[in-house]
Amino acid sequence: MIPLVNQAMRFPDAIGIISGERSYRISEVFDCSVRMASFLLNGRSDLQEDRVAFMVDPGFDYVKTQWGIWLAGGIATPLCISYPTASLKYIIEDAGAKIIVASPQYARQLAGLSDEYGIRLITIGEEADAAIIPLLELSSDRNAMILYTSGTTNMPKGVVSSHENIKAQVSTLCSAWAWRSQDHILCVLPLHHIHGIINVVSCALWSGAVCEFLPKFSEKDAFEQFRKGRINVFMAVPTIYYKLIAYWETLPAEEQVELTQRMKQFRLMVSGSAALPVRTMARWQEISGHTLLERYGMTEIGMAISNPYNGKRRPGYVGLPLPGVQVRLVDEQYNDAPPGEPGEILVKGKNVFSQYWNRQESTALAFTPDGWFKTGDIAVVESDYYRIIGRNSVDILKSGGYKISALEIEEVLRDHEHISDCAVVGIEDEEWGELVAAALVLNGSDIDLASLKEWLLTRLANYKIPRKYLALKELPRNAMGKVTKKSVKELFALEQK
Ligand code: MLC
Ligand code: AMP
Repeated sequence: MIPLVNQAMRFPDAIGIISGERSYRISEVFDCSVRMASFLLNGRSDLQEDRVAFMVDPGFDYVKTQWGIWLAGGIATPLCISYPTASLKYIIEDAGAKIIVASPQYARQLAGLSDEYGIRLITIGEEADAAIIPLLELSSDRNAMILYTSGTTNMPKGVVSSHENIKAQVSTLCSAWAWRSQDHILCVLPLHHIHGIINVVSCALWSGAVCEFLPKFSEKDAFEQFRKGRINVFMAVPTIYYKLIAYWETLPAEEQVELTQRMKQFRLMVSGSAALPVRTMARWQEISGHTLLERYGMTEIGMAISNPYNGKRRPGYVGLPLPGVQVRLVDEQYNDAPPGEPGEILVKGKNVFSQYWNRQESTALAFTPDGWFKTGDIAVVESDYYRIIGRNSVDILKSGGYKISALEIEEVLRDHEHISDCAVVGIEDEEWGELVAAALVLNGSDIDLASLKEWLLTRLANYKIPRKYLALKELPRNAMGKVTKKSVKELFALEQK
């Protein structure tokens, strides 16, 4: 059986989901997932790890689709709901999707791709009258999910996790952070990434807790939910805490007091996916009464390091390795870094993914010969606690908690008729962590930034679009002719002065 579904079904009568003004008991989520599975199977007994791409809004329909795919033996491949068609096409093609499932509002955007590749397209609701068929018992070592993540190559790669990986990731967090069936979490995160999928939705369902969905993050709506007094667990990226603080500052004093009182009743508030600025942490403490629990993770491994639930949460540190997760810091030859010295974080454990989809070479390069996953993040241990100090690639950026490949954006920019060369870098920013910035070498003609943005939006997700530009005669290069990104960053810094 599917471990997550099994665990959740220990609480059949509990409300598991609140979405779109409706509550759903876990048994109802299960029944609707079985119907979805029956419809997906369409006469077969097992999808046999066929990839099912789905573009479904966060909420009941999303979980029903995800569980339905799993119960039918497929691999759930969620699509970002704000992707332009070009990015959807890349994933559908790369994953070799055999079925696409869409919320009605995305069906038209996907219909062209379904025609082009001859892939069955299901619009949510079509399954409502499907006859239920008996489902096979599936082994939990099956592949469950492919999440696309940017890397040091120019195009995103599909991270394949099995049900066993998901079980390890979720069960570790549920015990480390003391999840219980009385919990009620608000999900404000997108559901094509691990933070929302694993830490929020799956941990809640695993524990028999309630997961209430906002279709999209907004400061006002999140605080509105807090005010109602039902939510007691919250998890977000640092940018969201920054935005909530900025919004809170604009509220009348009596609303601030009411919100502070509400938030003080919460059991737990967590930050992750990017470094939490110490200033944001301190201000949030004043506003909410909570010392944010900062933790460190990655699509390929789930969560690996966390500040303690009980015990000291140190500002600027991500904490200690989670139970069941092995962590090492190593030098460039993969020897253990001397105590107190920085090193690359390596991770091993049942939480670690098995492969990048259809990319044997990238998979092999991502592991040491003795099976440790190389995260590319550099950390140091000080008084037992890990502190992240950087990444070993300048081409990976984090903006608003999204991982972004500079190379992917450069490749798109170079296709523009007025751009002959470019370099994309991340500029430090308190709200976003890093802002995407592009230095452009133009081929004679001027470029209108508004029309460049329009053009980019047809090719890239909105969160990948550069926020700052600089026109240069030529890009700074080293003696080998390689663009020196450090110098590009310095040029942007000069521009800002
Ligand atoms: C939105 N914008 C961004 C952006 N998100 N720009 C840079 N980086 C981002 N991440 C831009 C939009 O294009 C838009 O530009 C403007 O900001 C406002 O857009 P919006 O959609 O209204 O913004 P908002 O809803 O406020 O989005 C901010 C956000 C979102 C923080 C809610 O970025 C978000 O949901 N981030 C979470 C991503 C996440 O889940 N990461 C986890 C990865 S897993 P314009 O020009 O149109 O106005 C992982 C592992 C782990 O990292 O450890 O957890
Ligand atoms: P992703 O590939 O989108 O899953 O993002 C994973 C990356 O996010 C990690 O490799 C880190 O670089 C970064 N990250 C996650 N949590 C933290 C954190 N608490 N502090 C700093 N960086 C983090």
